[in-house]
Amino acid sequence: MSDLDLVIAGGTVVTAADSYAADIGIKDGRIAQIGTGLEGAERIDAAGLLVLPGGIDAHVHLDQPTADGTVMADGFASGTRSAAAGGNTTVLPFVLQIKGQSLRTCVEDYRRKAEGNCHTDVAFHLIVSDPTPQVLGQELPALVRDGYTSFKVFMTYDDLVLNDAQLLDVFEVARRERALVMVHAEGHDAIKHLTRRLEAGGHTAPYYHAEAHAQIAEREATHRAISHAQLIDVPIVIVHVSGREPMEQVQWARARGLKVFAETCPQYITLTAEDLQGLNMDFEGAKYVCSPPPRDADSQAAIWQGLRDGTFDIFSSDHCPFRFEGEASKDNPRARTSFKWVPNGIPGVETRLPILFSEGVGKGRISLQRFVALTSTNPARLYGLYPQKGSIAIGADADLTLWDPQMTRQISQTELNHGCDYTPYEGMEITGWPVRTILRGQTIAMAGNPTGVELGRELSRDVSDVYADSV
Ligand code: DUC
Ligand code: ZN
Ligand code: ZN
Repeated sequence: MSDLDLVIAGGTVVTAADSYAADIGIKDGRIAQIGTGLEGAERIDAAGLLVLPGGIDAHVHLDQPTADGTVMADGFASGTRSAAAGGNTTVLPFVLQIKGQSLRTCVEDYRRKAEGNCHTDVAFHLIVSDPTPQVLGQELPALVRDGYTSFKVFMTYDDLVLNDAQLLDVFEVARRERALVMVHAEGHDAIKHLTRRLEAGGHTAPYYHAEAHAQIAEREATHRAISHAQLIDVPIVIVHVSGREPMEQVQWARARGLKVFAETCPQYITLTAEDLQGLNMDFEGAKYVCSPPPRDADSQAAIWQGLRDGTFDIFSSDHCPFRFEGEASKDNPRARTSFKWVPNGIPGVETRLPILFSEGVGKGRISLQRFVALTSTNPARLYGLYPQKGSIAIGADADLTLWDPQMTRQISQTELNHGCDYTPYEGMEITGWPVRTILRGQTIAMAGNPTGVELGRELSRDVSDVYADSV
């Protein structure tokens, strides 16, 4: 008699390397056996289903404070429920350092918000907005040693932007401590210049956000970030790459052997700047305001090529949910006066996997292996969670998503579990949905519904592998 707790039987196991028919045996929350004819105390029939490593969304914003008092639509409870329903078992949100505050205090506050509320596992990135000597010399090194091994820096936004000297300082600390810097690459001065010009011409509707955040400004900042990283000799991740031009900068860097990783997101393969026009240049366009903004058909084609050829390492949602209506939402009096006050961000943690599967695997643009690599294995590797996460292998956490590749249904706000009051993907026809999400052997979502178990833990990470051949 086997002592397995659970067997996932008769499915097609899919990893970033291969697909094969097998049962998976789970014991104490880990994968204990992979084979055929396995038996255990409990059995889940996976016939006709794909068995994938649980989705890892390496870029989500939950319960993050904002400069203007707008409130994020998701905290840890609703955000991770939504993630679980969308086939994810781990998400990586951001601890935002409020200027003037100790980063350590911000981490402790954020941990308290998460505690007892997570339906998936979580690991935190840091956002460094105030790189004081204390932060650079003491807090960051200590936090890296505690497992907070990735931090995001911004090249735009009045309350977050770092100048070039500060960027170089943060890169230097990352190199010394063996941490990974994620860069929001959009040029602040160019955006401010374009904003002033558009406003002066009376162009204040949400659509003009897309013109102010021009692709050229993203290209320039991407190149500048890469140059700084080359100078310091530090690996970086360019996050939320939106179009052909910044993507070409990543390719330029790679061709020179630089360690530049890249992320893209669902909005850059499904939406365009035209969506920001709303019905007739009206406020409806605010539903699509995010930074960088969606571009055009040419950029979408380029991003698909990059997803296929390995330019992109990871595909994350950049879930950054603000309600469209009501108090502290996108629709606030200031936002009605100018696009520059519309909160930047759109929801997507629950729809990331179905969109990439349906548009990518279903339409023959990427392979099933690439899908798993982009959405689970590579984020686990890049951010130091592998092989505990991101793979189906003996000893790994039993984080699994059972996937029905034939199921067809439209994306609908009424069926989503996030705290937002809309989805930018309303009505999109999707073939391929998660039917069961399993975290460390326990079911956390079934048929698009979270099961309400708060099993999530906080994970600490070591990213020193990305420095493997550095001196
Ligand atoms: N950057 C993000 O990563 N998310 C939302 C808004 C932004 O500017
Ligand atoms: Zn960003
Ligand atoms: Zn983001």
